[in-house]
Amino acid sequence: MRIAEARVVVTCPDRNFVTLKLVTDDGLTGVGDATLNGRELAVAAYLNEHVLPVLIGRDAARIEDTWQFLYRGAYWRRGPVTMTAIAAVDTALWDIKGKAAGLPVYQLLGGRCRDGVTVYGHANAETVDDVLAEVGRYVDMGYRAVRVQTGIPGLASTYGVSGDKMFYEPADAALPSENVWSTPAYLNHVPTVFERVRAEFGPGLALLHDVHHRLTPIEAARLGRSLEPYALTWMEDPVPAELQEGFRLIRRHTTTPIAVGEVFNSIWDCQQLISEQLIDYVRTTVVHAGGISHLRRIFDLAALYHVRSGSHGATDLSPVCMAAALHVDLSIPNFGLQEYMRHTPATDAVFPHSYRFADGYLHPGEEPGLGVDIDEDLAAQYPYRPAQLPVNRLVDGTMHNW
Ligand code: KDG
Ligand code: MG
Repeated sequence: MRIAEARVVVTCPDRNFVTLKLVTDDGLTGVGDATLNGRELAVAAYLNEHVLPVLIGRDAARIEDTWQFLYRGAYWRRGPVTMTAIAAVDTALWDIKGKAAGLPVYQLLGGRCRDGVTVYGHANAETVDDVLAEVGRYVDMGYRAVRVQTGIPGLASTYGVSGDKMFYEPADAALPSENVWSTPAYLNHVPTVFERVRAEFGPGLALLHDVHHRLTPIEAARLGRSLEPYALTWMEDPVPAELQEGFRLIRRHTTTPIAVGEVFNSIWDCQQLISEQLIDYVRTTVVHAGGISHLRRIFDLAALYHVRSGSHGATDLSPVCMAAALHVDLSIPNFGLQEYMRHTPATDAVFPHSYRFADGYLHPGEEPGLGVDIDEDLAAQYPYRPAQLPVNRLVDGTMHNW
């Protein structure tokens, strides 16, 4: 079973996606997501120029050896572009292995550890009144966990608040748009939002919030403490995580659980956060953390330290990544939550998939492999459109984290 063909498909069914498709000499196909929001063509070029030529003729069954070849063999290790490219190859090879075995990938990973994958949705609105209605909509759809983001009084736009309530797309312009940020306004407002949401929906609903890397550790400590009465499931990315020892300071001051890691690419990025028990959920996912093989390693390390998974699942991670994530989520002992931002009908049509939402859970389905594919003819009807993520400035014009 050798890799006979490998191609990269770039398509824009409402947003850009990069997909790797592998075909074996006995006719099996496998797909892997290679989308890096706002940097799509960098990964496509890395795959086309440096990875595809070495894949042709390789034994498709040797998933781990291929991973090691691409990781160690590049000499230049890690980084989002490299690891996303490796992830795509790894994911496609797991898809092929599942099809060759006639089994869904979660069976190859050890079988089910649970009946379904609990997901959280995104309730967002400019005002608190409107966000209450949005949370109610998610509860009515069956969600057991909801992320809550609102506008901040005095700020023209805020991360996580979108016009279209089901499909959030922050990469909104060919050149980065500029947002303005005020930490004092934010810190004052957020607890008032959760006070109302908790009062309205009671203690049973899991509530989450994404800070999106905007605070310092002491500011995050204050936020975490002020949210304690509302018992959040997690406060996400409170600070940028380059300085991991900074999380010790947050931990000293608050019991609000912390989730970090959607921008991490490898086990080395989260080793300290996990082994010092500085976080409660690790948000690494298939596409940006080296594929199914490497993500499982991260989650196994996390399991030793009471850290659970909470994989990133925003709209810019394609249905191929979502399908792969569900097979991992179903099979690991320390699953926590899976983010599930729905894709648009155009995206769903380009990526036919067997996963289904029911009663607050996603189920990957029983098809051999990952249960997802790319319709290449349809994909060709949606050419790439340049789109970048916004940047963020403080009120005085200083560059800040977006
Ligand atoms: O591409 C960036 C988005 O995926 C990110 O902003 C979404 O933070 C995010 C989340 O938690 O879904
Ligand atoms: Mg996030």
